[in-house]
Amino acid sequence: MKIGILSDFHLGYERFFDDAYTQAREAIERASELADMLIIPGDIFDYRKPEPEVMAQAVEIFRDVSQKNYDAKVVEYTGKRLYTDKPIIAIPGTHERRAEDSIDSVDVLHLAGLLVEVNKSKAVVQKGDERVSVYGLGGIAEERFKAALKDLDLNLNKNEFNIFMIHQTLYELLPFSEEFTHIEELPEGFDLYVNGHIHNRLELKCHGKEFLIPGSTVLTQLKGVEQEEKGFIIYDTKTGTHEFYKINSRHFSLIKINIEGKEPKTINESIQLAIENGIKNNKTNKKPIIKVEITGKLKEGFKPIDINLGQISSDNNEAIVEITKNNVEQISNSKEVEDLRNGNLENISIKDFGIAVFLEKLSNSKYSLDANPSKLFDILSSEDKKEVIIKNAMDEIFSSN
Ligand SMILES: [Mn+2]
Repeated sequence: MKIGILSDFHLGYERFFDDAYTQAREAIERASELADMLIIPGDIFDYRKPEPEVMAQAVEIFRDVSQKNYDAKVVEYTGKRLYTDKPIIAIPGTHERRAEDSIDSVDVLHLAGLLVEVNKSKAVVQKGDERVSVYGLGGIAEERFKAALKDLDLNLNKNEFNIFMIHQTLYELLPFSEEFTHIEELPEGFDLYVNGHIHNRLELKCHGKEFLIPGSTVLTQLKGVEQEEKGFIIYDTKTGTHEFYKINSRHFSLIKINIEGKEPKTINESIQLAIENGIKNNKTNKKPIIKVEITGKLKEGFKPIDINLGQISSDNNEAIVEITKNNVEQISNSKEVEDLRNGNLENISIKDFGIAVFLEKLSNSKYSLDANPSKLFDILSSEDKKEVIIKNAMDEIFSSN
């Protein structure tokens, strides 16, 4: 059988609301033309309680795709009750996750008979003589994942092609916490492992079998790894091979400019050139997103305000331009810390001082961060609840979820 693997649609994602819908729609429609069955490892929605407008987008997408004729049918299901035999199988991700026993938005699609939800359960899809089993476990808190794996009732039938589908961070994907489960701790015996949650495409091995992450269908974090094109995977059980299919996703390029010792005029020119190149490289019919990241200190005697970023951003009709200035670079870190140690606080704001200390700590830590330290500092010093702060900081640092 051919299995379409698509993930992380993030319907309702505010920043690229229309992209989330049109790109998910294109991915699922094309995958349904190419595949016998579809599996979706989580984050269909961007948040727990989607508004009716966003729920309507999901209903439209899944209604159309579930009304097609499929030779493959769901013939067995270990969840509570089956409302359709169409081979469209999904789990909830971290973005849909609600308290145990609450109805989540993927359950709603299941109840409407638009897909088959396999959180902590399995569905068997049959086409002719061939049977494919999909065992699912929806996204859960990392610290509960190992216990949840133990609780799964895995009764693998060797005559079936067995797929294990999760929505989780694993140590091999983000090696910053030993609390994360290692890939080899996943249950053995499956023919294919599928994961959502990570928004860039990745292919690993688990117990000698393929471990596939299709990546999201929409841009979310505007980090370097999201410059690749979005799409979906078609896996063929007959040949054990798979192929990635690109969708018409919005072009994104991240351009880093070092302004060390340069004058504003030269910098403005470099930025303009970078934007023009970004526009040239766009092969899609959608306005590209061009993010320009500026680091370094200006030539002495000039101020950051001399770089007219607002003008550059707003003047551009051919691209969505985002320019981030790494403000912290204007502080000479060690000097600020030194000043404080010497009790000399007159010329420094508490925030700048805090950032300077933060940077000093960061530079001593073993991880180099793909994040803006100034933004990270703002997140960490916000008034939100601890869990919210940690989540936001994680989101900023890692290209996950
Ligand atoms: Mn996600």
